[in-house]
Amino acid sequence: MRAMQLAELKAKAEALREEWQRALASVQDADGLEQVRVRFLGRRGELTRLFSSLKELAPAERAPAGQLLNALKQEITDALAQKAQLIEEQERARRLAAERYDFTLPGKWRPLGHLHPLTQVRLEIEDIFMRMGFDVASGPEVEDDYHNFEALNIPEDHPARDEWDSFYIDERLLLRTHTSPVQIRVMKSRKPPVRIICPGRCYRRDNPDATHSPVFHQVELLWVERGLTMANLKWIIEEFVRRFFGPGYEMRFSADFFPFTEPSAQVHIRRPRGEWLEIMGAGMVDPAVLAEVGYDPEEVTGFAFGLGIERMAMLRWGIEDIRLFYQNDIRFLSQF
Ligand code: FA5
Repeated sequence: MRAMQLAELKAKAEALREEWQRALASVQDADGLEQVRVRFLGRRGELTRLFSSLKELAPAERAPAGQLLNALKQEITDALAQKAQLIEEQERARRLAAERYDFTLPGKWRPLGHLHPLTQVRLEIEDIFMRMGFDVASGPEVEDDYHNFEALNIPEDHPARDEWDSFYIDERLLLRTHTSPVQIRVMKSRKPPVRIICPGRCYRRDNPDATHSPVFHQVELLWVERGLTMANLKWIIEEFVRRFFGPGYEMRFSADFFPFTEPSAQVHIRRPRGEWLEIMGAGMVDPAVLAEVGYDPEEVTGFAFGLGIERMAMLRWGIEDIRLFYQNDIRFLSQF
């Protein structure tokens, strides 16, 4: 191998200095910087190769040549560190600029859901009665014949069963046709006085029309205590309707018949166009029903009603057709 001269190594070192400076100048990011480091300072890098040619020099020249290369290495190392810092600062500034919030931009509008109008009305009715001191009770939607009919004084073959055309599940079980079976369940599990309401879903084989749906909701009310009369029932209903609708409605009581109440009544409210809409059936709990649950009809009396939630919602918002509540049309539902 031809021995190398100090002058030649100096020339190579000079050329290398120009090269790394050019390479570093075009570096844009951390990856590019790493490539430059590997190219000049890596194990097989260009400067490392110059170092290994030191041994080709005459012994006397090795020390000054070594100093020269060490100085060059230091120079490159420092420049790389400086550039690394600069890149990091630029990167940080870029990130901050990208993350900056513009508080003057208008906000993004997101549609918010809300409760179904029937749920809104149910909650409002519950609220009114809870303020009057009633508890909220519940019972099963799949009910047995005993609670839905028999205990309510409607034995088999009683003509009144035709009024509640039912969905039967088997001989004994059916989808409850009203919330009145909850009266029986509550009275059998508590001693008087009893003061409850029970909101819930009911099912009847009614033909759907503007005021009837095969699935609908009632709120049952039951108050049993010593000394209650029809006057108390009438006051409760009037007070409730006044609180729900506010002033300016017209209400009508008329006689009706239910096997489980005596006397019985129905309540109508006048609609904006003038016709009357029935909202509930009501009455004094029949002594036979009180006896059936183990209460003494000589000791206590009671009254009850079954109120249609859909009907109340129709009156509240002037809705002409009950079926609108069940079509899930967002154009209708979003109005409430
Ligand atoms: C009853 O269901 C009795 N259980 C009410 C009752 C309870 C009377 C306690 C006495 C004591 P009726 O079938 O009339 O009664 O229904 C009561 C109310 O439920 C009606 O006034 C009406 O508002 C509502 N309703 C009944 N059937 C439907 C239906 N198919 N669609 C919508 N609402 C209905």
